[in-house]
Amino acid sequence: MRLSRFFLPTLKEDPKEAQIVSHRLMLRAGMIQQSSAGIYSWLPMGFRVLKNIERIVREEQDRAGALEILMPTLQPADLWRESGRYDDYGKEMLRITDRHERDMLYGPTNEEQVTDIFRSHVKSYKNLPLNLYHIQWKFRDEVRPRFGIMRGREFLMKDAYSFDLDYGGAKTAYNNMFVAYLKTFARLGLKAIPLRAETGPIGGDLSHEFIVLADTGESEVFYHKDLLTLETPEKDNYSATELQEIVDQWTSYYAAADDMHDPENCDVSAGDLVSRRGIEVGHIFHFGDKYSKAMGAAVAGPDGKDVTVSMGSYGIGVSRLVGGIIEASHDDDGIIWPESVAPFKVGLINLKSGDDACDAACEDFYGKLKTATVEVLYDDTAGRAGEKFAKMDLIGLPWQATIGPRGVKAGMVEVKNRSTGEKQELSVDAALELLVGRG
Ligand code: 5CA
Repeated sequence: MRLSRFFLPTLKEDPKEAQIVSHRLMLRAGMIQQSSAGIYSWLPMGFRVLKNIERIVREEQDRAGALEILMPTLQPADLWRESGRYDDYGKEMLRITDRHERDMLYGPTNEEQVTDIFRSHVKSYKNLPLNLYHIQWKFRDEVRPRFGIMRGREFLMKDAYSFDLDYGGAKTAYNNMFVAYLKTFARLGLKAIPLRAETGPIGGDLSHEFIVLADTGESEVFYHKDLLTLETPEKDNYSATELQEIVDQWTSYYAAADDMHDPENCDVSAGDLVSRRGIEVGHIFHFGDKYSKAMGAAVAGPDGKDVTVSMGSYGIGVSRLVGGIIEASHDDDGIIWPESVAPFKVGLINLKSGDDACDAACEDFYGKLKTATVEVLYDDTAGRAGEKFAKMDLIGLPWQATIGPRGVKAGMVEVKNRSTGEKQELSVDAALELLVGRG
């Protein structure tokens, strides 16, 4: 992509409305634009990152055996009357009346909707276990939407729902998602810590939040320092026993958010206990028959008798993750994208656009990267060198390749690693090998 043809409305100054670094950098890097409080448009740079995160989340859900569906954003109120949540949800739910005076709502989550799909079609234990997920926009009329897309009113969530015959099956489904989350966050370049959590309006008796550590996080978390040294599981198709072992290992260390932390009952020595701030990027729940009972979701068991299914739900804040990753990975100059989610892998800087030799060398290099299917943003504009460098640092592409008059004569390209800051003068071929070879 040529920068001259791209839509990248960057800002030089810090926007006043942004209180935290990810919001500030997303606005400055031209990723999003506010439409109204807590509601945003995604501009090309932001949308590319959102799509990359969505893709990784999807791949890991598929790998874990969950099946993708797509449920609507607008739901009939009657479904929520069945579970009793239509009244319980309160002002956070956006309620809408259609032209026939039917009560509708913009879904804040989808337990009722998916339970309705399940009960319409699944009648036998033979069709279990089942895990259905979708990646869809949600709306919660938060009292104080803030921090940009981090606490929005409209936000993109991956929500999965598991259905099992009994608690044992449901626990395996829960563990399976727990492990899928560890893999997902690791691929996104994040260290995410699972914490025992409150179940809130979703309900249930077993729940974990996944927290990314960042100084600007909304809650304070307390954890045993060794939790961060655990290795992320990598294999596919763990058995139920293996899944339980992994979950037991990750939950054997003390970890709690401020609302659950109890200094009296915390047996971790002061030297081992770490306290930091964190951002909730995922939340999983086992709630048994809370919805299936209220909504009549039962299947015939092996003995022919009806069994109310045992359920769980599993959320990931896909749009929140864009901000979460920036909070965890930036410096004074801008964003530092992990390669897995970066909007482009390489930023190519032409230090002297308009100079025949520089233009020709850049075009050649650009063409070769594209042929090798490396995603590259080519700054072919007439800007000053300093401005071009600052912009590339701000938007945070993992690699920068710079070609200027001096390098052209020597046939050299300067390659900079955005994360380490390390710069290398390389021949065109060596630069290509480095940039094409990685990731
Ligand atoms: N039905 C369950 C799981 S599918 C559920 O709704 N869980 S949740 O309420 O915890 O939300 C799941 C994830 O969505 C959260 O972990 C968080 O990362 C994200 N999320 C929740 N509220 C917001 C919000 N206002 N803005 C951005 N992301 C949000």
